[in-house]
Amino acid sequence: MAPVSSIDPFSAEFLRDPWPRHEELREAGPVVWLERYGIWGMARYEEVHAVLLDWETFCSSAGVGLSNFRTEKPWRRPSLLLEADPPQHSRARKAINRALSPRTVRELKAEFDQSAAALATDLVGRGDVDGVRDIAEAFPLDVFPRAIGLPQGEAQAKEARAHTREALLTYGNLAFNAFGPRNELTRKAASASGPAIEWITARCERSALLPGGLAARVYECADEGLVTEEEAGLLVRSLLTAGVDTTVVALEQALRGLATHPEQWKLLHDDPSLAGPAFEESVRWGSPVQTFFRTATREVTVAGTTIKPDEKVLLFLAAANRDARRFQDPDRFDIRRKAVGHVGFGAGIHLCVGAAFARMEGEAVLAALASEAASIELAGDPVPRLNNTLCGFSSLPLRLSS
Ligand code: OVM
Repeated sequence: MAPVSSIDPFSAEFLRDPWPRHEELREAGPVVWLERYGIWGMARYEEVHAVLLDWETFCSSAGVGLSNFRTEKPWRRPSLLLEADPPQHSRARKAINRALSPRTVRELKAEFDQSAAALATDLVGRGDVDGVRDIAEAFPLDVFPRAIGLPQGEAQAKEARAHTREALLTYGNLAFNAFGPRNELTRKAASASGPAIEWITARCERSALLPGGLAARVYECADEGLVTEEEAGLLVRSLLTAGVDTTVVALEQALRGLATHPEQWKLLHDDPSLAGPAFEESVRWGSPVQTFFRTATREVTVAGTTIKPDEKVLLFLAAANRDARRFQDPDRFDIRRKAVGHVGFGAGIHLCVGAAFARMEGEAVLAALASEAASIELAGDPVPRLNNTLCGFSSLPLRLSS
């Protein structure tokens, strides 16, 4: 008999500080029945990793949130990438892989580094800043729209940019809350999201996107016949959905880790080439995306527990990333550890397709900040921003000194 837990992993109490509950779930057993929702939960690295790799048994096409697309209507058309299985997924993935090729990543590096350097100089000059608004949101919202090729206007550039940023954050907040139950968080995110949904939908059209950007590269895949025009639009939607809030929250986690571990900041300040490993450790330690679901396609036994077809499995990526069975002293934020193998970007065929971009953003910001600032510390209490999927903050008061 599998252990049963009454924990609600989408309650405010859980989301405000998930780590002690993750430990409880890991220790309860490899597979736990979460009676609040009638779903299975897995919080240990071994099982989470194995399920991510076995896409035939644990599919994504029934949705990777709590809702089962076979019985409930999704809030938007399913993603061709995230909410699809082979062979449909393989075709979409091939197109997006081509649009986000390593060469494309390299081509944007100089621009990201430049933007990060300018931001860092400005921040250190100010001293007291909010890590969320002034760093974690500011940087991605500066580089991402340009990289994608979202028009920002020229004359009224400032207002257009503010509008773009607002729409991207509002839409991302909705999409990541929507993986959870229809709780207060999801309802609130949905209530004011109409204009953002319309904005995003309009931006997915070929005619709304600038030539030379990543979105235009997705449409080139349609020109080559890899995907249809309509599919290209949905793939652009994936970029706009998954590309902003994720990196914002990853930067928040990195800043929190570094601001609360002065000895780690010193290591980074003395050697800014540790920025890459520091970002990777932040993704392991903070797990910006905390959870994803899979759905069983057949009866399967995992660690002695039988899961029936169509049952939902909640994968606690964040708990797996802090499983002592896999990572030594897992709660320790240690930028010199080998964080490789963490499941913060997922694993298997759905492994984050934007990971190289996220890493490039994270590395650019951390390297620039570390070379400018000798110290970074909390100047007030961090305020968590509750979301059914993302673990981030609404405020992170920081003091930087040169
Ligand atoms: C998508 C997508 C992919 C990854 C994460 C995500 C909302 C969305 O394809 O739309 O989160």
